[in-house]
Amino acid sequence: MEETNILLADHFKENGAGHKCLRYLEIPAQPLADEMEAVRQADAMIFATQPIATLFQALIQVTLENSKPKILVVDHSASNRALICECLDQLPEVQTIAAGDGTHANHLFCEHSPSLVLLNIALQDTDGISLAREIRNFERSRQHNGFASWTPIVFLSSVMDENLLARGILAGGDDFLFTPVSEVILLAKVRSMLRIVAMQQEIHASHRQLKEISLLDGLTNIPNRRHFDETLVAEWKRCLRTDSPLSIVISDVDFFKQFNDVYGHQAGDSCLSAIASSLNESLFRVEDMVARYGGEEFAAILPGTDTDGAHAVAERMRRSARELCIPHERGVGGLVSCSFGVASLKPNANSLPLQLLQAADAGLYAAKRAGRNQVSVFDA
Ligand code: GH3
Ligand code: MG
Ligand code: MG
Repeated sequence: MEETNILLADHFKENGAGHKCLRYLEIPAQPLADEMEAVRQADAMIFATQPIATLFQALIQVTLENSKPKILVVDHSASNRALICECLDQLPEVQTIAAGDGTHANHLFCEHSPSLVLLNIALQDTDGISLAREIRNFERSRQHNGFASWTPIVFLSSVMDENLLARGILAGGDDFLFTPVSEVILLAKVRSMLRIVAMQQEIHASHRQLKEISLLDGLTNIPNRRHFDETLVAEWKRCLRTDSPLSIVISDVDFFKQFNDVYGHQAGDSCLSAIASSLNESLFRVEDMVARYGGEEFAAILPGTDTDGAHAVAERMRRSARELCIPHERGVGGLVSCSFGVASLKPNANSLPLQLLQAADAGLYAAKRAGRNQVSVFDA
C-alpha cells in the first residue's frame, strides 16, 4: 500500500508563521526534519479544531482514497482524456489522473506512483516511446531493496503499425490498444493489468518481510550477525568518506555457562533476551545498532563516535544489563553481568574493519581478566 502522510494540525498559517502541529501520523513512522517539511510531505491536513470523531472519519477517508490504485491517462486530446477517464470511472476501486503532455505526465508519474499508465503514443512535446523510456529509467533509479517497481504501460495508438508496436514494447511498454477502443476492451485490459500489479505488490511485500526476518536474531529480536557484518561494512565506508571515527563495543555475558547449569537453558534464553533489550535501549542515536554477535555475545556499531563517547555508551550498556537484577548465584555479586571491550578508529585506506573488531575483542578479553562486569578500551 502506498504511504500516506497525514498531518494533524491545531492551526496553520500559509506563510508558515505561528503554525503549531499537534502530532504527525505517518505510515510507516518516520521522523521528519521539521514541521514545514511535514506540511510539504503531507497528503492531507486535518485541523484539530474539528470534533475528534470528524477528525478520525476524515483520516480514514483520506487513507482509503490514497490507497486506491491510480491510473495515469496521457493523451494530448482533452476530449479523448475525458472519454477514457469517464469510462474508468466505472471502476470504483481506482482513481484516475490525467495529463495532456509528456512533461506533465512525467511530473504526475513521479508524484503519484500510479499503478498503470495509459499512454497515447503521439504526444505533442515528446513521443510516447520516449516517455515510456523515461518512466523506466526513473523506476530503475528508485530501486529499493534490490527491487525496481514496474508500472504497466499500455500504449494507445490510432495507427496499426507492427514496427511501432515492437519499438514500444522494447522501450518498456507492456501492451498496445488501437483507438478508438471499446469500453469493454479498455475495462478488461485495465482489470488484467491491475491484477498483475496486485500480484507484483504481494511478491514485493513478502520479499520485504523475508528480508527483514533474515536480518533479525530469532531469540532476541535484535539484528543478527549477518545484519551486523553488512552494517559494519556500510558504516566503515561512510566514516571513511566523512573522515569521522567509528567505534565498536563487544560484550559477553559473564559466567553464562554456569547460569545455564544452575537455572536451565530456558532461563538462559530468557536472560539473553532481556540483556539484548537492555543493551538495545542503551543506544540513543538512530545510527547506532547492537546485534547478537554469537551465543552470549553482543556487538554494537557506533558511527561518528570517538573513544570517550564509546566508553560512555559501553558503561551505560553495562549498567543497564546489571540493573535488570537477574539473580546469578555464581555471578559477580550474585547478579548477571556483562563485560565490554571498546575500540575506536578513523577508518583510512590502510585499515580494515577486522582490525577494529579484533581490538574490541582484545578489550573484552582484558575486561574479563580484570574481574568482569566492567568496560575496557583497547587501542585499535
Ligand atoms: P565468561 O564469563 O568467561 O564469558 O564465561 P562464560 O561461561 O559466559 O563463557 P563460556 O564461553 O564458557 O560459555 C558460554 C555459554 O553460553 C555456553 C553456552 O551454552 C551459552 N549459550 C550460548 N548461546 C546460548 C543460547 O542461545 N541460549 C542459552 N541458554 N545459552 C547459550
Ligand atoms: Mg562468550
Ligand atoms: Mg560469557
